[in-house]
Amino acid sequence: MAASMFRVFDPRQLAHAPAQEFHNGGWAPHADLPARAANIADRLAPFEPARDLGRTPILRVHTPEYVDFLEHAHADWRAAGRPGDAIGYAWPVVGRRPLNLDRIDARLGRFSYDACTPVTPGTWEASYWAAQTALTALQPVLDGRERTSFALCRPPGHHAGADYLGGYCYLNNAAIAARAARDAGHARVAVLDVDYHHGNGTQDIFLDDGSVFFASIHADPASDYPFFWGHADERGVGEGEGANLNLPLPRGTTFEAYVAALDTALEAVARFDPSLLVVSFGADTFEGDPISHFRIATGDYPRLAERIAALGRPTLIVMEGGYAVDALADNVEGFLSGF
Ligand code: OKP
Ligand code: ZN
Repeated sequence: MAASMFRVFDPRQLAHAPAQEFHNGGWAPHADLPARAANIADRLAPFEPARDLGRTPILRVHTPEYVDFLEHAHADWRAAGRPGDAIGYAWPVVGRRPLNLDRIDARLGRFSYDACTPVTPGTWEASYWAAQTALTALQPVLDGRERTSFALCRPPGHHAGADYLGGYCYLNNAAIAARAARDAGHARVAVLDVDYHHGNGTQDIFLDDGSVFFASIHADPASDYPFFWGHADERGVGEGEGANLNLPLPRGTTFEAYVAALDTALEAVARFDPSLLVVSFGADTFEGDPISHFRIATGDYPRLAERIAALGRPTLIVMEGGYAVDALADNVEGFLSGF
């Protein structure tokens, strides 16, 4: 029950308040409003605050160069005389030689892949505490004191890779928690990503790692962001071969079709037999989401969650997307009630 589930939220995550994103050829108000997390926090109060578990678990996923960039990017932007939020405008095509340049615009290009993910004055603080929120929520599951735990993370994390930001994401909260669970002795961990968008960052981080299974159900990248990842033929590489499962679905997908894909993912997770499950939960599969195109109704979320809960694994739920701000608390509350 949501009423009793262990849950963590830290208000320092609200320090990130991006003004705009580049959208369909022009600037639009940014969809990742602080009110997203604030509304959920109000509805499901009280939450445990995040404990500071330090940088080491972050650096088990992200490169030191990237973390250093993220921490200082906005100050560097200011130092270059720029107003507002920092954002790149030039990116190295994949395969370009990895130049280590000082210019802030070049560094923004090197460590990002899109123009919808600005670095704001509060981005480092918020992202740091989002990662700590996931790690804090993981601890009682590791200890066996809790069977299920909810990390109310914002900004989201699943698009962030080891050395890049993108898709409103800066630090990959779910991947940081999954790696921490591995380091704590869990031999096999699964990440199930049920956000509307493919979790390309999580996929990249664990692509060659056979000890972390990544399964994702998402809008077909032939039609939807992030386009260049999330296709069904991405199955993992090297030791990770077979430990990556992408289930792209068309726009307009209803709960019935969604559940069929979910059951395929759950069967694969069960075969992998993880001792711990991380769920990247996005409520942007909701029919009223302003940037997404599935048809999941508010009343479907408990039933969706019940199927995941039936796996019977110790589970950490990590908040990802969901942009219908007024319906978000209902959808999250419904999802958590399914556990
Ligand atoms: C983050 B998460 C252009 C539209 C692209 C990016 C979506 C990021 C979603 N501005 N939007 O997966 O919910
Ligand atoms: Zn999403």
